[in-house]
Amino acid sequence: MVTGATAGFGRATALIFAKNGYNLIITGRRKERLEELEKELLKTSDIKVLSLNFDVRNLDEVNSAIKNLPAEWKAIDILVNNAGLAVGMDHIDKGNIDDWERMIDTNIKGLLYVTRAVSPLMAARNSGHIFNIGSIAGKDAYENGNVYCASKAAVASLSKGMRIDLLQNNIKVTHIAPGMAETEFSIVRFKGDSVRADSVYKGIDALKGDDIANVIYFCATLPAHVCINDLELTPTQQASVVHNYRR
Ligand code: NDP
Ligand code: 8X3
Repeated sequence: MVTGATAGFGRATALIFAKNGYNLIITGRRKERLEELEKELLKTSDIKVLSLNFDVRNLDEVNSAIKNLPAEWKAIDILVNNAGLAVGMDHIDKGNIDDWERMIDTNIKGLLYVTRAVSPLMAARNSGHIFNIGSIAGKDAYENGNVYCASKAAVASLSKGMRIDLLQNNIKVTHIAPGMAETEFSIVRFKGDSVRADSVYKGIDALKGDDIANVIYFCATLPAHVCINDLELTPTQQASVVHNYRR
């Protein structure tokens, strides 16, 4: 099950798992994108696909989507908690409260809602693997990143807590912390300003969705007794949230 499969990392993750024969539950708010991806997956791979159109911020929608899963879809082996976003970039004293709410509600509360709904299914089977997509922004704050950075620091902390709590249920929890990646991320952050979004990656050979998807697939296919707990990846031209070398 991949949340936020309609773009970026989530879409790339769905494609690589499909290529390797995994049945997929794909989720997102944009229904047409989900339908388009479902068609593509069914055309290119011999798998089953279930599309679930919901907003991770809506607890009722999350619970109803998981509660109403057909029986054969309840055995979720892998959950990729990927749906997330940054909105806006301002100093804290000028921050837009609506932007803050959207990031906190999606990146923290949405991830929690989905985990709370899916993890009991895994616990009951004594098996599962949860991926939480954090960010290097969760390891260090940067100017104007404030609330986004804090939301991703929460994802890092929650990943540790989940790993401890779900130890007795044989559930792996892997926290992935990518650096700069060229997806729809910056277009969303800058509210459709694609010129500003493009400038973020100027002179940098940024990560692509496939890079993150390949890493998730690698972690998911290790032997049962091996868990990668925490994995940070950046473009070769990035050393930290503030150190980039543009060419
Ligand atoms: P994209 O904007 O390309 O994709 C984001 C995905 O999240 C979309 O499929 C979107 O689907 C989904 N999503 C957003 N909000 C919601 C919501 N409320 N309910 C359901 N789905 C939602 O960004 P990325 O692929 O780059 O980002 C994926 C994750 O990776 C995010 O958590 C992001 O913070 C993180 N990340 C990104 C980095 C980057 O530089 N790109 C680096 C590090 C981490 P829809 O709009 O259809 O709902
Ligand atoms: C996205 C990476 O550095 O733009 O999580 O915050 S960064």
